[in-house]
Amino acid sequence: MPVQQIAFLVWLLFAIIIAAVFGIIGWRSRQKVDVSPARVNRFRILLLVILLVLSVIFWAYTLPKVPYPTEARQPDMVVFVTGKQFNFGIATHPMPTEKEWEEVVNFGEPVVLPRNKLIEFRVTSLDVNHGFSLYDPDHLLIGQVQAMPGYMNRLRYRFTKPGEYTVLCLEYCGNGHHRMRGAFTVQ
Ligand SMILES: [Cu+2]
Repeated sequence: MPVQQIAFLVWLLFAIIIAAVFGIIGWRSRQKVDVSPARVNRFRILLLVILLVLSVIFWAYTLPKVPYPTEARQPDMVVFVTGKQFNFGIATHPMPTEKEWEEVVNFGEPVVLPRNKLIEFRVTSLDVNHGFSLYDPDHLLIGQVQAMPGYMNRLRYRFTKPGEYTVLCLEYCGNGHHRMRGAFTVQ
């Protein structure tokens, strides 16, 4: 099953559960019930303990997976990305200035990136906020970072699949947003 379909089914499951909880509470609030404050407090403490235990399990499982321990590593290659309505300039030479930007977008050599190397994308924008989103050759979203004017945001990725990668904008940036895209190849 494609990963998008799994994500949709997981979302649907949680949406149904949340809607059901709201529905049940809404339905039950019609009936008058006598509650003892002591019982309610005991139940609250029980819920708090359950939540704490679940949180500790969640942190113990997820904290070792955060990328910070590899932060000190130097990337094998740096790719500069500049968003501008309505295109992405992608270049392996240093960040294009506003003057060079049209050149990078329209006449730049197609960017070819190596496989199994740590690539660092340095992403910025020349006008408004854009969403730099990477799609692999099977059109799966594999990573994204904001392209913001005045900021340089970084996204690190190690490509294992060769082929044509597409960059789409996932932040509404104006009336040409839907056609804003970029591309590069992984060999
Ligand atoms: Cu956009």
